[in-house]
Amino acid sequence: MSKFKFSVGPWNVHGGADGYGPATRQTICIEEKFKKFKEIGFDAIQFHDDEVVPNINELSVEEIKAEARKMKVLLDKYGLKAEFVAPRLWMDKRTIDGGFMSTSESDREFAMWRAYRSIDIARELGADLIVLWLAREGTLCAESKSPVWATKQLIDAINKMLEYDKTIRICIEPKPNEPIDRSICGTMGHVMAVASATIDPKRVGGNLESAHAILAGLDPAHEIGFAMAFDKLFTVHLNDQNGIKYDQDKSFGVENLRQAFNQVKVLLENGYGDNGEYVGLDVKAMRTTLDKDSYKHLENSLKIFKMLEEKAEKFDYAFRDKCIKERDFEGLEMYVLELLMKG
Ligand code: XLS
Ligand code: MG
Repeated sequence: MSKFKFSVGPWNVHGGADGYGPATRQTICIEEKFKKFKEIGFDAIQFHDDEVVPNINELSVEEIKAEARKMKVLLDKYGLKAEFVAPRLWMDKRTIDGGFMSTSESDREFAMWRAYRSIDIARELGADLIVLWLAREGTLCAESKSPVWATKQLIDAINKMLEYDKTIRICIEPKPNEPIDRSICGTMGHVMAVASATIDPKRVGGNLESAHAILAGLDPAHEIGFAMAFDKLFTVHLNDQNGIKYDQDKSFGVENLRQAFNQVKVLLENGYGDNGEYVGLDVKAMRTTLDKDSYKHLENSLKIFKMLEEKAEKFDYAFRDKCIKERDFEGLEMYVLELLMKG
């Protein structure tokens, strides 16, 4: 029985289309996903604003809130909570050059409008967390934006959100690349610096995605630990990645098993979840996956997480301390590998 609660976003079950080819699987409606997510063992749903209100740009504030209340009824029907809402600031024509850091003032205003609506939607869903994955926030042409100006734009946007709702929490999900060339806030270190510069730092934290840390050439467990050292790990997006290439959102632990083990171990050792935090997944099925297996990557990720949680619970801290005392890190490393490889 896991110590943790788990969350997932509807976009984790998708048709398989990528930048090079069309969908390979049928579209699945959100209610069917909720039913299956609950069966698999998820406790909460992560949302983008336009997953709750698909035609959000065409509606008034009150109409948006009314649509969000309908989604809350659906969540209640399946015994699911809403973990967070993320403004999707990368699909609209008004976010071509980013949102908060767009060179267009009207686009920046549009991004703030969507950020405020995400807060409204979160409140109707009973959530107090906003995730900002800063997709296009950066530059494609280095000289198009000053990194000083752009960074201050991000802090200003977060301050406006903190003022709009006096208790909402804002969580940046750092990523060093894709779809942007030069990210302004690419690692958990950047997130901690930005959080400290806001008007209410305790309400600003980070969401560590395993693949994003790997894409930055960093260790996911250390990025997690860094945020936890500041009490600012508000959620995680666990997945995996085969080296520094396109963002693969692979099933958790399938490429880097020891790295995955240490992500579970650092969460377990430091009381993650004690304040209601969820273990979130952000994983996508391979394009080759058949319709009948549309959820297998989620089932696999949860199973791997729980198997590694059992391994972490068995970890022999006395043996570790002995190895440290004798400076026998070779012996400690072999112990860990045997722990992972033995049944
Ligand atoms: C993309 C991001 C995205 C966010 C949610 O790389 O991981 O899935 O987590 O908007
Ligand atoms: Mg993510």
